[in-house]
Amino acid sequence: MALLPILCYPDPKLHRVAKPVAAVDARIKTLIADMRETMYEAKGIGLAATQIDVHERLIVIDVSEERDQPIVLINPELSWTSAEKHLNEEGCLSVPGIYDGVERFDAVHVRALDGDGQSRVIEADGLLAVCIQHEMDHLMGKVFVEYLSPLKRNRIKTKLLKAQREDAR
Ligand code: K1U
Ligand code: ZN
Repeated sequence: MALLPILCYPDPKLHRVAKPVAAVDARIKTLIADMRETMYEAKGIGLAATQIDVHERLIVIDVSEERDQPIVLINPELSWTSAEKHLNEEGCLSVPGIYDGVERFDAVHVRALDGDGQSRVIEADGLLAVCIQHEMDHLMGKVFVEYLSPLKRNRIKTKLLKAQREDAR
């Protein structure tokens, strides 16, 4: 297994739209294992392939307390969304140190292939529903800060670019 570097906002590669996974083969299974290890090491509850510069529709998630219930979503599609939406505090491994409120559906049903290539429907609410919507946005090239005001977004951009310049010294 390998730890993979995570792209940091405002890297333009975070805005690429991912293509469907063509086959759940050995390459994808290795990628899933590496993404899972990278997510756990970064202490995240989710990771989309876009964030590690792989532009295919693949997500790993684990919202369990014990960090022992990983979920793999390949080619995910929302099949149902609740009528109700609420504001939830979100963070992102690609936007380190920034947390803000985003409005999301309270509950979703998502159809996807699992890590064995089997078709599944996951019925999610709470943090899992929020995380699925956040990660599916990544696959569409959307980062959560794009829901914030232009003023907040520009402040975040400036702060992260400064931190990246200082890290590169
Ligand atoms: O996509 C990512 O970068 C992972 C991201 C997922 C996420 C967190 C919170 C709400 C929606 C999606 C993270 O794991 S950020 C770090 C984190 O563990 C966390 C942050 C805030 C609340 C809960 C967890
Ligand atoms: Zn994210």
